[in-house]
Amino acid sequence: MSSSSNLAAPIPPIVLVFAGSDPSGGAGIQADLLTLASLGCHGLSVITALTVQDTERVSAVDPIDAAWVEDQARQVLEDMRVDAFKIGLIGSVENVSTIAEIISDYPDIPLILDPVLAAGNGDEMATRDIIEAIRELLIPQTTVLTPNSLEARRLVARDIDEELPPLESCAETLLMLGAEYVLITGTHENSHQVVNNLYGPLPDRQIADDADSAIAHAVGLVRSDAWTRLSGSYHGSGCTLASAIAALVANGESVPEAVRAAQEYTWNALKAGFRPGMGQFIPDRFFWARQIAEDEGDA
Ligand code: PXL
Repeated sequence: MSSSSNLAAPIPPIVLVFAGSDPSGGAGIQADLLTLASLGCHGLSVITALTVQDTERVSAVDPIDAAWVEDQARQVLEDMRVDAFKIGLIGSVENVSTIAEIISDYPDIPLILDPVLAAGNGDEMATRDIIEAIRELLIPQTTVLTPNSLEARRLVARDIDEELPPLESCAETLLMLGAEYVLITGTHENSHQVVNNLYGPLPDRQIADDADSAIAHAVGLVRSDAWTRLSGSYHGSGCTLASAIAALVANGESVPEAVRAAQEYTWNALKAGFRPGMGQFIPDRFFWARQIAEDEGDA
C-alpha cells in the first residue's frame, strides 16, 4: 500500500441519527444520511425500526429490540465525538426510554427531535403510549423540536376529543415541557403559502423593557418563514428538514440561522424532487450536485 493516505484530513461534523429504515429511500435513515452527506456531515446511524413501504403506503413497522438500539449507539459513542443528535421514528416505548437515557449522558450535545407520528401520506407510526413517553422523556432534553402542525396538536392534546388548540399555544406548551426551540411546519395548514414558525428564546432586543414582562415574555416567535407552496406530495420532507437543521447546528450555526438555511435547502430539494414510483415524490437531497453537473455540461 502506498503511504498516500491523508492522516491529516479534517474530520467533518458528526451527527448521530436514531431512525427507522425506509426501503423506498424517501424517508427515514436513508433520507437522513443523504441530507447529512449533502451538507458536509458524517452520519452515524442507529436503526430503531424496520418498515415495509413504498412511495405510496406504509405496510408494516417493526421496532428493533431496545437492547440492540442501546448497543448500536453506545459502541459508536465510545469511539467518536458527536456534534449533534437527531431522532426520527422511534418505534416503541422501550426505545424512547433507552434513547432518552443515552442522550442524558451527553447533555451538551444539541438534540434535534423530529416527532414522527405519521408518514407523509398519513399512515400512523406512533401509539398514544409512545407519544406520552416522548413528551415525558425526550422533549425535556430537546434543543429543536420539529413537529408539523398535525404532530404539534397531537403532542399537546391529551384527549383525542379535546378541541384542537391554536398552533401558538401548542408551541407554548411544548416549550413549557422543556424543548428549547420548537419549529412548527405549516405544510398541512390550509394557507396559500407554507408558513413555518420557530418559537423559543427571544433575542434581548425583542424582550419588553420592564423586568417583569421580560421574564414573562422571554420566549416567543423567533422567526416566521413563508415559502411558495409546491404542488407535489412528498415522502421524507420532514426527515430532510430536521436532518438539515442537525447538520447546520453540528456545523456551529445558531438555531435560528440553522432553521433558516435548512428550510431553504429543503425547499430546493423538494422543488427538484422526482417521482420514481406510483406514489409520492422524493426530495433530491443532492439537487446542487446535479445542477453543477448540468451547468458543466452546458459549458
Ligand atoms: O417521514 C417520516 C418517516 C420517518 N421515518 C421512517 C419513515 C417515515 C415515513 O414514511 O418511514 C422510517
